[in-house]
Amino acid sequence: MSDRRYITTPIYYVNAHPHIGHIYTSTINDVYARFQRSLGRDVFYLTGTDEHGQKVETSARERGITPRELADENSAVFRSVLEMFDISNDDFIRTTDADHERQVQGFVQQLLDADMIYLGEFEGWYDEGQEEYYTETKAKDLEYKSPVSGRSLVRATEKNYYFRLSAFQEAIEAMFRDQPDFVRPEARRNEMLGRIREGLNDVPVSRTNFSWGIPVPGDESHVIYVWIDALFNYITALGLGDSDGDRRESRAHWWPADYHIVGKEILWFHSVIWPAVLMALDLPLPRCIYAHSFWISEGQKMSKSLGNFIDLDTLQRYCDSYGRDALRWYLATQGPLGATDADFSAQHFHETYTTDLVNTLGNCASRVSAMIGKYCEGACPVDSGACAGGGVDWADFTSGQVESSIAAMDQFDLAGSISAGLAIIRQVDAFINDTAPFKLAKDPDAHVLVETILYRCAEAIRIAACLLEPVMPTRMQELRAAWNLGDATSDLRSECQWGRLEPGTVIEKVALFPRIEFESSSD
Ligand code: ME8
Repeated sequence: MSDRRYITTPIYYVNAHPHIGHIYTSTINDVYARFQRSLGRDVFYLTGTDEHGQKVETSARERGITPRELADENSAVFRSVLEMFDISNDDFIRTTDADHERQVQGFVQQLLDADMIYLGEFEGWYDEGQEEYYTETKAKDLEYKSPVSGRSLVRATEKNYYFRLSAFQEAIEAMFRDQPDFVRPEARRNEMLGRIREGLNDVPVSRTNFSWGIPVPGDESHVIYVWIDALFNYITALGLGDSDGDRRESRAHWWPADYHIVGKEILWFHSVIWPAVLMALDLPLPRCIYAHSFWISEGQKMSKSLGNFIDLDTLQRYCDSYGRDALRWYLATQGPLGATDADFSAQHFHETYTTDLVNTLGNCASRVSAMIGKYCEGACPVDSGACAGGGVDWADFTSGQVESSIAAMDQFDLAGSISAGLAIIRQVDAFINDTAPFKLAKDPDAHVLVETILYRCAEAIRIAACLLEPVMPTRMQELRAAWNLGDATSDLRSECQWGRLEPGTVIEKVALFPRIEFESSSD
């Protein structure tokens, strides 16, 4: 892998309000992006809003405002939410940006010129709510009902522009074969492969029944299908549709993306249609489409009518009670990154917070800083090399954890990467129990030994904190400040080298994660 990373979230529809799903995808990308930056890698993290399409036009009409006004309003909500959850995206693209619209038209023109897009007629099963056509097989599987709204699919005929997806049958199959990690996790890849083997049909890429979209170049009676418009965001944000210009010059080198992180419901568009479009344009393909599963809530699919919908207000209440970093921790360690859905429950949230953050990380840091206060006058002691027992080669152990944390994060295994940091803390706890510095402290002759033990504890915690800073930036910076560790250096490996903690550094007592009583009403 090179030293640059380009990572994206889906661009979110402005016809709905942000909820846990959006916050989740944005947060896991953020943890990855911060971690990669901490290694000194050149990261570009893109997110944004998807603003065209029939649903936006209809909702705007219902509210008596223009689609543009609706898009401006809701895009601003999505943008403000990023600050609320400490998301460090490098850009925020809107599909109504003139730069995006111009480039999309350019790409579509290129596809028309190459006869990869043609004007044709189509009849099929159409989901009006989702603005999506289904094949006969899929429609039958769905019992001719929308999987989202439950409303009947309708038989629709349209004169449309089509993308020649069928021409890419072999190329897509070959790409899945040659790049086994193109779609992750594996179970999702197999689903896609199964569907690909049923045969790829050409897909309509324009609409005529509404006008809120980017016109097809040369035929203003059609607008470009919102999905095609939206997928292009990943390259228009880098200026790939321009032959020159500042944006292209400064950003084009990030393509191809390392990870398009998406929810499982939009994987087909990303893993089949998008690569075929890129092949038709002769552009390199992304390295991996990672499709996470869904959050359900209190054991059931989230729904407003069940009262278990996790919207922004609910998330804000969790932040108010437990702190924003605790929410980030829960999302990153307990989220549905694999092929199964994850359950967000108030009880599970509370238990995770108490076990990992209060009893483990918080308790360990406060215990060690309190002992340094009591036995070493609050200054980092010296490791005299005394044989402190406990049987741990700390330099070796911590560098092993650092490497496994980095390797897991490279694979987008957030829970694995974080658990390597937490393993260091658990080792410190075990070491304190084995060596009992609080008992040794009663014996004046053992002072050098106590100092050695406490140096090792503090140094190990410092290293763990470096690994955990991407997931909990605020709390770990609080620890940095209290222990006078200075700012992060963007060279994680050297920062995590054993022995960098300077004896004499003032170590203040910290209380990072207060114990909280469980209130079931916090859901
Ligand atoms: O699909 N659990 O936008 P969207 C986890 N505009 N993640 C969830 C979730 C849940 N219950 N619900 C939603 C669109 N998500 C298109 C994308 S990209 C070129 C165009 C997350 O606003 C997940 O990442 O409906 C999902 O893919 C995304 O929100 C859908 O956002």
